[in-house]
Amino acid sequence: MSETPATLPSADAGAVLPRRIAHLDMDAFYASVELLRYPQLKGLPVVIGGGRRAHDEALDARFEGRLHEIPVDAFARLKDYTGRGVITTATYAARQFGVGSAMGMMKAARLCPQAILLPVDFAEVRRFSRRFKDIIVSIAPLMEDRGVDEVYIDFTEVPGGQREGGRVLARLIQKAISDATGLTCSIGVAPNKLLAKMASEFNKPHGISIVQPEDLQTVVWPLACRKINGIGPKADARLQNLGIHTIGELAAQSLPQLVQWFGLAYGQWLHGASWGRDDRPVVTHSEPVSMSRETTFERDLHAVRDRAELGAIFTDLCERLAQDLQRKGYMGRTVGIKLRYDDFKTATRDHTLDLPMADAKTLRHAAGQCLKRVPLTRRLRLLGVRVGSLVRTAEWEATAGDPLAREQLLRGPVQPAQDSDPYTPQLF
Ligand code: TTP
Ligand code: MG
Ligand code: MG
Repeated sequence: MSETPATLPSADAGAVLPRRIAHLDMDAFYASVELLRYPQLKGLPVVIGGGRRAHDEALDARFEGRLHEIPVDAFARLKDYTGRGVITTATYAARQFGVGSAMGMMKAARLCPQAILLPVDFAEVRRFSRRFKDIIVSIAPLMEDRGVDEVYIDFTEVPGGQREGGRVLARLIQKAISDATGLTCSIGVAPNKLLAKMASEFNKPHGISIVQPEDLQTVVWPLACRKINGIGPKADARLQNLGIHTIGELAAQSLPQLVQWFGLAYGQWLHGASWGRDDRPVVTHSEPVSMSRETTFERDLHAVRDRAELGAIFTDLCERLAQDLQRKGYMGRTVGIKLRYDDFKTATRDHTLDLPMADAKTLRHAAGQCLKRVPLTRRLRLLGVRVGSLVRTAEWEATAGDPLAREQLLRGPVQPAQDSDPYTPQLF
């Protein structure tokens, strides 16, 4: 009788596997969820925007239980829309006409008047968001939730995760999601999150792209700097002014030069990013990205006529938010405000400080600076304050007196500016 060893030696025993990180993003997510409900619209240009309208309600009520039987001609068309709303997303058939996220509906209607217009069903979107993530976790447990339609997944140690650079596992996950939900997604697999995030866009929709370290020069460097998640419109504008358009041109700059232009933290980060470097781990329970407080007023307030009342509410919001931060043990460097006007349009502004803070006074001052940058002629119905780019206070304090460790802690993209202004015409 031969003895069976208690543990079977593995070919990989002791070997360090190369990191394989996937970024998965659902294709035209909100629109695809609607196509499941109305399969007769498959392949047609469909845009999602605005809330539910009387027309949609009436149609669904008339065909209750048989939504797939609603004739295509009965749906609302973009050309019949009048209003200032923006498009949330569009099917790939609609994108062929140049229509896409954040475009004003009136402009989109000129590009593709025949597109079918549907409202967002947030409850349904959230349900499908949970379902596709549950499927991923059942196959590859190390998943980081990055929002309603995207996640990072660490393939490194998952059985089969290294085969064909991750393509085999990516295909399996794509198929499992599609079998269970009817939805398609695109996946990029790369040595780290930064490159995986870029790669997931290379073959959209329903694509898989594999990026290896040696692909940096040929695949990544020709791309526009803006393709790096963390280079927002402001940083990109500065880079353009410096004559730096592609990631390769960014990589050609010396580190001291970038630090001189962009400061230590962002300069170092830009340099590393352009060389495809990123060692952030995939974290299963993600840290909060931001904290906020907002309030809707009893009656609409005017910045000049109700100045004292508005000022007091603003200070109170900042104090409460500072307390939230302190209680939960966070500090943050990005301070943002949100205003909703009496016509329900919303504007946001934000500002990133050099150092993280959690005190009401600094917060109130920074938020006040943001307030100076928004139009204040209309009356306001809501005011909100937000702090982002959070770090744990304990970690921040532990690095006191060690400037390099502090830079390391603050490294990574400052959350891209989220400024939005409903009264700036070019946004539409
Ligand atoms: P995205 O993944 O950016 O876009 P998408 O899934 O519609 O299309 P793609 O195939 O290019 O990934 O966003 C996911 C969902 O988030 C999108 O379906 C609608 C919503 N969304 C907004 O509400 N506002 C926005 O500005 C964007 C970009 C998306
Ligand atoms: Mg998507
Ligand atoms: Mg997405």
